[in-house]
Amino acid sequence: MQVQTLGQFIIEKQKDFPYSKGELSRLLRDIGIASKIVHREVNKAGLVEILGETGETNVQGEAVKKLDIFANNQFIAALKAGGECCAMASEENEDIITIDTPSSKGAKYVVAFDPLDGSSNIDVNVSVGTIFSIYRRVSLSGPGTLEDFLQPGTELVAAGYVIYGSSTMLMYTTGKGVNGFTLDPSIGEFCLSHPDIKTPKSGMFYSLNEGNHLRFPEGVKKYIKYCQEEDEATNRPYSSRYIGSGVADFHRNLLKGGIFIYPSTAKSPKGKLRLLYECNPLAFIIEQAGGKATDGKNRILELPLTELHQRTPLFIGSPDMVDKAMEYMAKYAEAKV
Ligand code: AHM
Ligand code: MG
Repeated sequence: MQVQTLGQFIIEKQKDFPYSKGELSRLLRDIGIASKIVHREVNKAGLVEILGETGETNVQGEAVKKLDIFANNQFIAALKAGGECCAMASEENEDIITIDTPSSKGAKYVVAFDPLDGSSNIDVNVSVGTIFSIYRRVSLSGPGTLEDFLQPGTELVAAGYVIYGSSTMLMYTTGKGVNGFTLDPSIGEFCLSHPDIKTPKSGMFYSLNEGNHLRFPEGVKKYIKYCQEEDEATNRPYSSRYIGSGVADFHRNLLKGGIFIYPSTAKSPKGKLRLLYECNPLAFIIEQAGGKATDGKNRILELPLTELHQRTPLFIGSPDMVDKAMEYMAKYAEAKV
């Protein structure tokens, strides 16, 4: 069977952009390199001294795992060395990381990432992931600035994620569909395995942390009830599936059909997930695959970004399921939690 590697695919796709000089392609290549190194470490995590917490908390007040830091360092190093971006933003760093090296002179892009999403699952051998967003800078020259990141998701040039699961996969979009690549460890290459992914219009899965039920908005509580009702015509009840690794829950629902919800809760009125490097990139991907992503009311990609680590509620997945959840949100908008 003829395999197409990520590198070959990127070069092939570059022909669609006659004036492109290959910077974006090289940026995607750099992300691919970092993710292969993270894959290697995640896979031997049980064998080496890399499990557990560092004893520190990050800007979000969450315990930092050693692998979080390892992954963060790998992405920062690969993007710095690649010279195609002028600043980075990471879940693990309070401020942006500017790049001012000779090789990054003239770099047009900034990259935001969550280096290891779902890291509470690392120690128990459950899938984790990396999520990334790529924007064209708005500042004119020199190292990148905060403003380069505070652009709505509609301005994304590319986005993707890597899932370190039973196999490691890299999925990305540049706004012309979504393609998925599976890492073949024997040759060390991501190979095209899921071309032009389309998500089902509706699915069988609903994914959310039901432990927070009492704190959910009324619309979400009612929508869950709807998911659990018996109805042959719509294949209900749906199955509940929640891993607690956003990338893994998203990936399953993207391929099989489903909805992932992280709503506002009484405890976190703005939700938990971050707009810049979690919700926007996943929203770009799901839309490119024919799905939808909203905050329960508004399209995620149109939300204004005013802070680097801004949070938002997220309803994402198969279009008919997101529409139905939004119907419930609108109907019970006035109800108190
Ligand atoms: P993280 O980026 O710090 O790992 O947090 C994000 C994760 C998502 O992957 C997941 O969907 C969610 O947080 C789980 O949160 P909870 O434990 O509240 O259900
Ligand atoms: Mg995360």
